[in-house]
Amino acid sequence: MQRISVIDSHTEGEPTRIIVSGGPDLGGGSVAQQRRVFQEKFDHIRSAVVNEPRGCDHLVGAIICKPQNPAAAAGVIFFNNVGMLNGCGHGTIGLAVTLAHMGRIGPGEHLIETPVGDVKIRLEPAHRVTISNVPSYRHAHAVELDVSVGGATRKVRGDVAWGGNWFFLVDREGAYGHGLDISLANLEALTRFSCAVRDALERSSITGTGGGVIDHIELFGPPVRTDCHSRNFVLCPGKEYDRSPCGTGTSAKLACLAADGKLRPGQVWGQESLIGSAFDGWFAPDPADSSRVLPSIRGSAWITSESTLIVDSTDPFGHGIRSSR
Ligand code: PYC
Repeated sequence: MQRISVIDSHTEGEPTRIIVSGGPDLGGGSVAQQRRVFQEKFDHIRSAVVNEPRGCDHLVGAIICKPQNPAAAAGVIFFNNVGMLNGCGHGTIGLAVTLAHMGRIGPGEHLIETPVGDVKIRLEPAHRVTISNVPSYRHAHAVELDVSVGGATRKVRGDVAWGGNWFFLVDREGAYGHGLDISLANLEALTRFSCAVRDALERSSITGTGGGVIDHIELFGPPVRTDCHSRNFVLCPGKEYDRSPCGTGTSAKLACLAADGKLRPGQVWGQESLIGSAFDGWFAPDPADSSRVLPSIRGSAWITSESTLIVDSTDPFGHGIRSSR
């Protein structure tokens, strides 16, 4: 019988379940090395924590691990229903309120180590958290794809950008836009189209830098909220959509807006999600590399439960029902 203590939170509607004790021993080294150990030796723990019958397909999991830099408040590794994530913006905001709930951090700025680089978190009053994310950039502009949906094939153009994960970003308008309503009522069509975009990227061997798999698809449309500039739909690697506006996806969007000269440093971009929640995002130029930006994302998160997961060795589904997605 294995007992794993977790704290659940949601960030703008998107849940995060964080292993706070009873998780696997990942050894030491960098957080990227510890993620490799988790992936190779403890995938059954990932599945036990996030998959049914304890979890669900849109639940993002995380484990707090030992940081390499003693000045960091924590290291963190994110995962979901089908495998490991690189970074996770909403999850890092969830981690901040979780560390505060545990009494490990107080208001102010703290350093977090992730497999893709250091992220700063600033814990603010009233459940607000600002993250200073990893350097983000547009890798390719106006990439043309042949996308097949429902027996018809048409050309779609989008940008490839890094914001802590790899994204393909498609606007709604124009002959090569997605042309869909970004609304919950249209969820099935949004999911079908985004999956077809991902298939087209794979078929065409289009990747991010160094062969990075583009496993997130982000579609944009006009906002419903008057305090936002855009509404998005984000398809995650396990075929679920992000209920939040996606922290790494908003970082990728900021990089594209900066590359197009459509947003100035420090100017706030309001990014609305499919469910009507929102992040504020802005960027500073990266002094180390003029092709990159340093994005900041602000959102809110709430603790939803503290619990102990029990993995009974006689339970045939003790390590979760592997997602078929
Ligand atoms: O907020 O970066 C994010 C994220 C990635 C996957 C789900 N949420």
